[in-house]
Amino acid sequence: MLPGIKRKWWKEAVVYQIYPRSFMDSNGDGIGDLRGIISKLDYVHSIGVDVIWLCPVYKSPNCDNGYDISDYRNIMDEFGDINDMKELIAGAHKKGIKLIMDLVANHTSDEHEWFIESRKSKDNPFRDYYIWKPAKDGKEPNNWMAFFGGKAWKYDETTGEYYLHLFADKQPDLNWENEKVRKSIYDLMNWWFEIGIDGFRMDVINMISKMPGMPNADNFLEQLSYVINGPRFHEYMQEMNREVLSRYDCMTVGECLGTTGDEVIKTVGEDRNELNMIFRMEHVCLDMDLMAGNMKKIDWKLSDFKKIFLEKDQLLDGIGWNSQFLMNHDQPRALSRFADDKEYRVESAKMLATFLLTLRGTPYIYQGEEIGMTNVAFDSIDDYRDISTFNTYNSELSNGVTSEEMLERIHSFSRDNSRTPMQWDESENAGFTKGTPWIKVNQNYKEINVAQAESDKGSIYHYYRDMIKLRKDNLVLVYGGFELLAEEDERVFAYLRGDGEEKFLVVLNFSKDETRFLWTGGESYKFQQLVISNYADRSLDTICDINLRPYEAKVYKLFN
Ligand code: TEU
Ligand code: CA
Repeated sequence: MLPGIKRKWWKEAVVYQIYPRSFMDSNGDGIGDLRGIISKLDYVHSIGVDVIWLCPVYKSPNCDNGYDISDYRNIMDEFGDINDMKELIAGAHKKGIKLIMDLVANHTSDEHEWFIESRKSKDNPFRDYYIWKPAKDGKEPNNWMAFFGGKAWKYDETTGEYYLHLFADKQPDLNWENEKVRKSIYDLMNWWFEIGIDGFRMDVINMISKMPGMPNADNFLEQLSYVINGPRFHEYMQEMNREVLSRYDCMTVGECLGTTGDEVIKTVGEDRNELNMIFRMEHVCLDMDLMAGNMKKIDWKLSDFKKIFLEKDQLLDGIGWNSQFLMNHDQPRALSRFADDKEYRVESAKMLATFLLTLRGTPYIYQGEEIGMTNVAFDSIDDYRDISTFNTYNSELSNGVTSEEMLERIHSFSRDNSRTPMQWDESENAGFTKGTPWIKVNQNYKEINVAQAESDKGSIYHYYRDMIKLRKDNLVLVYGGFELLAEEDERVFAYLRGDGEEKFLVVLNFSKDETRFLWTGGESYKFQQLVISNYADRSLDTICDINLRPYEAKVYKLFN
């Protein structure tokens, strides 16, 4: 079976992403922590996942919830200490679960000792760890904007120069052209591997090499082209691979906003010795233009959504490996975004699970996705916590947008939609904390919570377990080819998985209408077996004419 395929554990794995701040609070301070995660390892194990991706837990002043690191070799005070971390790794390993950390190496916190030194004087040994430039005509060195709004340069009085920050001004960009910076990062990566981790998710890793000369940009898209995949990016990745990654049987996934075509192949091609896989963002930019930075909703079409997944799969066919995700800690809840979080919440969450877990590529489940958690809608901007939500709110208000309109956009797209506390049970604060949570709990926790999901055999959670098992039992769902059917259908997403003899047909209704999927190709199969579906009672259909109820999902095994 599967000739020519290089089997790897990270290709066959299902990943579970944990946002520690919002997962489980063990000591009542309202902030999730490592001991909280340790206490929930049995639960994580019960889902059937193989890998935990832990969002940043390093020491941080938390201007961006840990994506601003002040010490890479220590744990954030609120989360615990290095012994808790070791215990978490050991606890996970004991259950056969691997653990990958988030490597944030495009920038540090301005409170990192490298930056504290760097800003002291122009001849400080750490000066060149960051990107400093003198003013140009009395202004910023160029017109670049930060991803979180405002200018990408901040003036520093001590030396009278500007430093570059592509994100918040408390997140200065490291200067990867400096060999010492690279060595320092490789050292700390090796240090963590020696502690026992199994890999890294690499934050905005395609931004570490910038366009020399840093030219002005007419718009944000043009600017993006100057900050991603710069001329030395692949050199750095291959160096990192030589110095660190090749020494371990590890897993890597790079966050690569804007990386397309050849650049994808160069980054993950199996002969390239760079990364195992990357996160591409096209499908989460379809209904909201990330680059416009205004959180405005755009109408999206299922046919465009399908084309994105098709292109992504075909591009790497036989060349490299994909990741698959529908949401993460930066995105709204996939269920609220691509399906229905009201009348058909259970059906549509199961439909999305069927989708995620039958694609070629390593699937990533984000905490709460497996119980059908939904977006949140706070009435007041004061209940939000995310820096990019605040910055967008303020900049749009200054563009004349009303606060009502902005709150509506925030309800759809704020990153806090996915950062409300994990809903464990129906007790106060959803069992997340005995104190006051750092961000309010979603009011629907009495219906939507883990305790309920565990006790109900028909729950979304049990369906995830079944889907993961189906994927594990059928390697062809991992490695087999992907063939899109009915590309232009605006309701049904249907595809074949597999090669030669062994094939599965996946049929998903992405709409709340009843519909039919007509497939003449079915005639060449003798019989089929429905292996899973998200409705309890099974409608009778033939493989050439499949009836679908709202958000219905059906997976068939085909026999010829
Ligand atoms: O995200 C990078 C990134 O592109 C996001 O800023 C994205 O544009 C935004 O979240 C969409 O709303 C990574 C991390 O995943 C994110 O949490 C960090 O804030 C960011 O890098 C800076 O480290
Ligand atoms: Ca805590």
